[in-house]
Amino acid sequence: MMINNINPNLLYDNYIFNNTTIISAHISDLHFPVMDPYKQYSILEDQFIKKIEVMPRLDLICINGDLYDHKVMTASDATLYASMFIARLVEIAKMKNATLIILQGTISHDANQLKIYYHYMQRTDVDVRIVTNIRFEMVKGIRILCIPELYGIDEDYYQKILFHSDFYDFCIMHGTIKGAVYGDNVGQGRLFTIEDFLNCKGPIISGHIHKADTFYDHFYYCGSPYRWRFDDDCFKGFILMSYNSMSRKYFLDYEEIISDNYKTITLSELVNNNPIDTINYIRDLKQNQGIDYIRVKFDNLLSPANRMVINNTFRNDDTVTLEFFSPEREIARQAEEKIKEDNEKFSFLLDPRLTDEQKFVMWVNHLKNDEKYLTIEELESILREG
Ligand SMILES: [Mn+2]
Repeated sequence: MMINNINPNLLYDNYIFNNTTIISAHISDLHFPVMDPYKQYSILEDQFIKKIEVMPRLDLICINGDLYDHKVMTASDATLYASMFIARLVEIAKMKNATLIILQGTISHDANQLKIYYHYMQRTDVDVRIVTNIRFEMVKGIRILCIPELYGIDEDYYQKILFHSDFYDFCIMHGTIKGAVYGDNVGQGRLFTIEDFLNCKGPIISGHIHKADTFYDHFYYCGSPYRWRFDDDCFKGFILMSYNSMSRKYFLDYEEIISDNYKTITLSELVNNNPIDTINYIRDLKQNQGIDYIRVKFDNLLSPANRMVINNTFRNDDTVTLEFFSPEREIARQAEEKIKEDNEKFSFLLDPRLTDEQKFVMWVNHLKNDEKYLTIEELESILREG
């Protein structure tokens, strides 16, 4: 489900008539330096900073985790541009009398590097808070639950915060809600459910999943603000919200950020043609559809000569990625699928809840392709007779 765009004026209508409303901006998963950090900074400067800078009111700016992509060197461009970005937000917070909250994200991404910005918390002229543990923060009378991504925390502690510490207005976090990732796999982290937020009067706005999305009506992912890879061709941007603590009403507005387009296409028809036709087809497609980075998958075998011509043409062009069909790779892929299927079929053999007799019966029935070929009772009677 996509977040609905609403008229941004509603954000202010809600505010003007009631001073129990706060207006906030939420962005997450910036991942410096997953691509050229100067490019990341420029996109954020033009399409995030400049937009929030001119807002007539702004009470809170949140970075919902994963400012960094990995551990970086102090003297790198990543540190330079990520820090310039943070410095701009601090300036805006000061100018607007707003609070800046930076949440710690995934450990392999943020890698404790938010420490670089701890000095801002010493400032008395601007309100900067860097949150690396679960806690409530008060911002202009609004109570906000902040949940960074944490590992190996005692479940009792979550229970105490989530259920035994009074109502709060809304939640900002970096983590996984049930249903958001395949298999609900969270590693050492915690899988959250919507029931965890029974004490939350407003929405939950989270980082971590890079596709902006809504779950259970009130749980929102900001998504990452720009694209940097294939298989991620969704809408990108950040969230503006107005929340009224009296009525508990809130408006969410998803602001789009324009960035590079990544597209994957599959070619099966043109493989026997003159390679020049194929090359022109790829170039035209890229130009006509405004594709910045194209990945072309050939699902048929090309002649070695054609393959060489096409490959040489795009060899030094990093905006075109070619994936040629290879019979070896196809056989390997099919074999892999078969193994996966077999693993699922025979997983009962490793199920500790089944007895050896039950496993034997299931195995025989599988081989005979007949669910009722042998029953436990029959097996027991055969064993007794023996
Ligand atoms: Mn992330």
